[in-house]
Amino acid sequence: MHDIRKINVMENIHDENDHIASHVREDLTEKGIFAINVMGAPGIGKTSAIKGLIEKLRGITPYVIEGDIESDIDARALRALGVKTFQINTFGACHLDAPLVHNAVGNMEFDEKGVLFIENIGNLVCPAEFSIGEHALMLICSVTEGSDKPYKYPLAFEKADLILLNKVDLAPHLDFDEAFFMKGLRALNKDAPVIKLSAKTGEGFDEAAAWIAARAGR
Ligand SMILES: Nc1nc2c(ncn2[C@@H]2O[C@H](COP(=O)(O)OP(=O)(O)OP(=O)(O)O)[C@@H](O)[C@H]2O)c(=O)[nH]1
Ligand SMILES: [Mg+2]
Repeated sequence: MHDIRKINVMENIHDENDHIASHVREDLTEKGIFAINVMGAPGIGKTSAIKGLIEKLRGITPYVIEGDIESDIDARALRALGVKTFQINTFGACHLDAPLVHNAVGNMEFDEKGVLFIENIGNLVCPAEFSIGEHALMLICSVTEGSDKPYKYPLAFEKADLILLNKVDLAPHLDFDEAFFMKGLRALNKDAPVIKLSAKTGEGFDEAAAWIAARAGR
């Protein structure tokens, strides 16, 4: 008789990931780096938000890890602004995980204390399942994606520490139901601040930067 055992592979993968994520977080904390996992659907405005926040967080040294399936378009744009940026290409994988970020952090030089933005792969599903050693999870949503997203993609909303509702400059042209959005969101997450943002007009960036500076202890 063969000894048949049932192994929960996903549980094992998550345990291993969380273990490495704890090491990444400890390492970054020791270096004086406050890490933000930037999550949101493709094209929602992750890179635009990171650029705008770096601009507002003057006096705090910024670092970026760019996660993309392919290409270094966003990384090149950030480097052109003088921001130390490390590119991760997953070549198919739909999320960053702790080992990938551990490797990236090991290859970066953190000369000064500061804030590290980690732009996750554009996706509202898988990234929410994997801690990557962040101190805070910043979820970016947009009025363009519809007001039902908290109901359909609950985990990202549940885990977020800060939620940015982007592209509000486009709201007059859309039928975004803010009350419905907030009802679904608050059923999942009572505490995270929700800040209306526009990378076009600059609305909301002062408030979001102040939240980051306070959480980073600056
Ligand atoms: N009108 C408007 N457009 C925006 C805003 N934020 C971003 N965009 C535009 O949306 C597009 C995508 O923005 P990105 O910042 O590249 O989005 P992203 O989430 O980083 O995209 P990926 O990395 O490809 O997933 C760009 O054309 C931006 O100019 C906004 O607040 N208002
Ligand atoms: Mg981007």
